[in-house]
Amino acid sequence: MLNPEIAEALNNQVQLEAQSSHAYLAMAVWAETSGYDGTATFFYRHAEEERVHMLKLIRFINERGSNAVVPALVAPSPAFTGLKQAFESVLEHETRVTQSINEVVDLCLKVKDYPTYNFMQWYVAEQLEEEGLARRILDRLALAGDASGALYHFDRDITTMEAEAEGPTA
Ligand code: OFO
Repeated sequence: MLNPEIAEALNNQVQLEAQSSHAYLAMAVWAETSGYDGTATFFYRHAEEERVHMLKLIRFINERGSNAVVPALVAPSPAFTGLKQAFESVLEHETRVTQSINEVVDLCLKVKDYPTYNFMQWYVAEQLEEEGLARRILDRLALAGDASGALYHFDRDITTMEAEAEGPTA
């Protein structure tokens, strides 16, 4: 059975991953209804990925003899002023998730729970990738500015950017 502090921290992380999935889903709806089809595909895919992150935690908590808690969710923001604001909110959110993951890792070391420490390394690597991708996207958007032609190309290329970030083995 998990140390109760670790179980609580992992369940908090379950909530955060579920909330991330929800937030990406709202962004996907906004993008799709704003004519950004490529960006909508990107956000729908991320909503699925975050759900997988949540499930991975749930299964781990249960396998270690504790009980995962299926969390209540807060309704995410349904609208954005544009792509820049949407991706700024992605980066802000992912930074918060990274911070929370680092806190879980710290706690694992504190209570000497090395199996959970090992398990969490996957999330540490994943967050590095997600924050990096959000920053690269924001750089690309800064170059595009408000020019509609540039934003059209951005929307067309965003899924390719994601594949490049994941590399050939992903
Ligand atoms: Fe779960 O990686 Fe983003 O939040």
